[in-house]
Amino acid sequence: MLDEIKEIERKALEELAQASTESELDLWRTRYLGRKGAFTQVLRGLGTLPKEERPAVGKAANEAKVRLEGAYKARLEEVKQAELQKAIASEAVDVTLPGRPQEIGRLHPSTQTLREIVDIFAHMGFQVYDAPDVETDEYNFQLLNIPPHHPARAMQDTFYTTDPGVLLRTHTSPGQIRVMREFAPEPIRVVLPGKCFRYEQVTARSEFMFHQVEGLVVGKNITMADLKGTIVNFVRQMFGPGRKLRFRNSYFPFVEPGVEVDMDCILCGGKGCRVCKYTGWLEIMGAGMVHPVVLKNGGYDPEVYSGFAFGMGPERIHMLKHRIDDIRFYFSNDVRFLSQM
Ligand code: FA5
Repeated sequence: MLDEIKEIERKALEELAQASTESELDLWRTRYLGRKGAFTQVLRGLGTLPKEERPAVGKAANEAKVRLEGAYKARLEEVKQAELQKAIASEAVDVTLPGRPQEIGRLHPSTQTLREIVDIFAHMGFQVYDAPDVETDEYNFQLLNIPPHHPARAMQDTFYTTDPGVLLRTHTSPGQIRVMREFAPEPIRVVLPGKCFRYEQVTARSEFMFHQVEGLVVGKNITMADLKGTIVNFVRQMFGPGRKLRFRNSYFPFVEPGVEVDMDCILCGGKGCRVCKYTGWLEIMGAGMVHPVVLKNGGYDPEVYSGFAFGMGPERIHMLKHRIDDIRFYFSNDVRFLSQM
């Protein structure tokens, strides 16, 4: 029996040395020291021994048990320390490591420019009106004095939808009719920013999807002088106080008279360069006095009311301001371009 006790103790110590986690130690403890453990079995079996052997065996078993309990406590402490060291090592923060840079989102250059334009007009008392991108032929053309088969339709090639008479607006001008019909006969001073679509060849100057900002003022005694004053004020805030402007006669069916507004070339200061095609001037918007037919379609009596309107392209304005020579950068989603803006 004494040999058996020694053997149990040897085996127990061997297994204890191999237990490396608290849960393995728990299992070990149950196996050797628990109520159903190996030593309890030995002590329970004492009664079957001859009387004279019992004290020695009992003593040996108790002593072995005490030693094993001591060994268990020591091993438990070792395992706890090892686990703690492991946790410290794995959770350690190296404060000398460089930080991870956070990517910062930016507004798209078209959005930035739209906001800049709208802000300037807001300071002149203009309100912002949101008109739909998907329009009808009636609003995009007919009510703007462009009947079916009118040659002016060829000026803006159109994306039609499968719904007859429904199209993607080619300009923001149909919004003029929507504002007028909503507010007539009140005076109007609004800007209408938004997307436009044209079924045309994409080039360095032209996209098939781009933005415009439309402006519309309607009231009594509105004249061409108001149009000029408003645009001069806008251009000087947008491009700087020294800018020169030129109003050049032009044709849009929804205005009469119609003009195109040119600004002296910001690159060469008007001397003539590649960007201004050696003219010294850059076209920045179309404008004019609202055509009497359009006023009437909007619900205003052209004998009493008059108005002016203009339409500009924020991408082209941004290109001029930042000397960008290709409009395709704006919508090709190249972050190398977008992140510089
Ligand atoms: C018009 O669209 C008229 N509706 C503007 C207008 C409004 C005139 C009110 C009179 C009164 P136009 O086609 O020129 O006009 O376009 C106006 C501006 O939109 C241009 O000056 C240009 O800046 C921009 N634009 C036109 N087509 C494109 C295109 N394909 N890509 C990028 N910008 C464009």
